[in-house]
Amino acid sequence: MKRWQDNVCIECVQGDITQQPDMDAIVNAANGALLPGGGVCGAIHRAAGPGLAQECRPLAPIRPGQAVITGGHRLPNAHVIHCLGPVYGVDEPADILLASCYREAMTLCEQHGLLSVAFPAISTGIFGYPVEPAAQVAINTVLTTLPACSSLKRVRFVLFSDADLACYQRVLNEWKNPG
Ligand code: AR6
Repeated sequence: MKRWQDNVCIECVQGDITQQPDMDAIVNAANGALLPGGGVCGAIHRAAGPGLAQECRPLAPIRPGQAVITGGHRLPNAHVIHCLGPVYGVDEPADILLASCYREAMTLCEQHGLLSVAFPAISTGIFGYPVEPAAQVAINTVLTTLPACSSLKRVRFVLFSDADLACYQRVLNEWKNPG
């Protein structure tokens, strides 16, 4: 599904974040130590190769809500933006920290003149954030941050499951057609 906002294409797709060759940057749902882990993080580090962990080492640790940028190494993307989402029920306020991930990632895209970025559903796996409220925060933050962006032309949400895709599509539709 595609939507346009301020001349930026916002889309939700089902798929694997490591298989988005047309995006300048993909976002990693990282751990604070920026080490290869499970989930999105494991998939990204496996696809990027050991050079990614090496580049990450001096950038760690990061705090919840923070984003840092590296090269893409063996990935088809020029950059990886690593965000530490909140652990649900532990890092508070969770919605503010999650919003900060999306905002900081978009700010890094702007600073590097990137045209496109793909986000996974940060914090909704191992970190336990329920998908519906996480989708609300993700989409609200992207839509409210876009007016300040000049280089970004395409934002993609890559959801692993059909159920997560349906949820993001519903939330995006609600924001576009309030009431
Ligand atoms: N592409 C897109 N989405 C994916 C992929 C993939 N290849 N793999 C999983 N997902 P998670 P978190 C979905 O756990 O909750 C790691 O170990 C997944 O179904 O990757 O922020 C890190 O090292 C879920 O919907 O991230 C951290 O310690 C979403 O991506 C911790 O997990 C996020 O799941 C971060 O936990």
